[in-house]
Amino acid sequence: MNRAVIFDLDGVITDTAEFHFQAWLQLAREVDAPFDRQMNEDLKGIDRMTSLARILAHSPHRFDAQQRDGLAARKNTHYQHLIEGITPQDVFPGVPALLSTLQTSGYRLGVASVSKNAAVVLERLALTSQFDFIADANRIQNPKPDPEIFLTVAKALGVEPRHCVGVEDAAAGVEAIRAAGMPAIGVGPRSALPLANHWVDRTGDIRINDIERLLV
Ligand code: B16
Ligand code: MG
Repeated sequence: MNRAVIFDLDGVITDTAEFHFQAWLQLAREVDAPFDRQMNEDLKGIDRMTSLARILAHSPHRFDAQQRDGLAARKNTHYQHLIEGITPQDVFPGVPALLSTLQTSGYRLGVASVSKNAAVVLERLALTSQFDFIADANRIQNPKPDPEIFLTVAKALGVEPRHCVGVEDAAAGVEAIRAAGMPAIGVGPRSALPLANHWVDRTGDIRINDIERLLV
C-alpha cells in the first residue's frame, strides 16, 4: 500500500511563521491597524490577500483594490527581506531525521503550503530534494481551510487521501486536512487545534509509530 505524509511549511518545517508575523506587524503599523500575536493566530495558514483583508478590517483607512495589491506586495517585500538569511540550520530540530526515517520506511513525502514563497524557502533550507512533490500555491484556487491543496498533493503523489497523514500548525490547515479525508497531526496545543487526531509540541517529536497508528 502506498502511504504518504504531507507537511505544511511555515511553522511546521521551519519558523517562517514568525517572519510572516513580523512582516504583517510592520504592514499593520503602516496602515494604523492594531495587530498582535493573538490576532496573528487567525492568519496562520491563511493566504496573503485574505490575511490582508483581515488586518485592514481594523484600519481606520479605506483602500481600493489597486492599493490593496500594493499593500500585499509591500508585506511580501518585508517578508522576503526577513527570509533572505535563512539557511539549512533553520530547519526545526529533528525534522531532517524524521524525513529520512519516513523515506526509508517507504513513505511518499509532500509539501502543502499556500505560501508563494515556499519554493524559495525550501531551496534555502536545502530540503527541496527530500520531497516527492511540492504544491505550487499559484495553481491552487481555494485556500485552506478548503481541502484542495492537500488533495492536489495526494493525487500528485499517487496516494489515496485516507492513506495520507497531514501535519499542520494552523487551525485552518488542520481543517483542510480533515476535509480532505486524512488524519491530521497538529503541531501545537490541543486547545488551538481541536480538530487534529494527534498533537505534538514540535514537528521533530513526531514518531513513525504515531503515523502508523493514524493510518490503520
Ligand atoms: P505568502 P503555510 C502560509 O503558509 C502562512 O502560514 C501564512 O501566514 C501566509 O500568509 C501564507 O502562507 C501565504 O504566504 O504571502 O508567502 O504567499 O502555513 O501554508 O506554509
Ligand atoms: Mg503553517
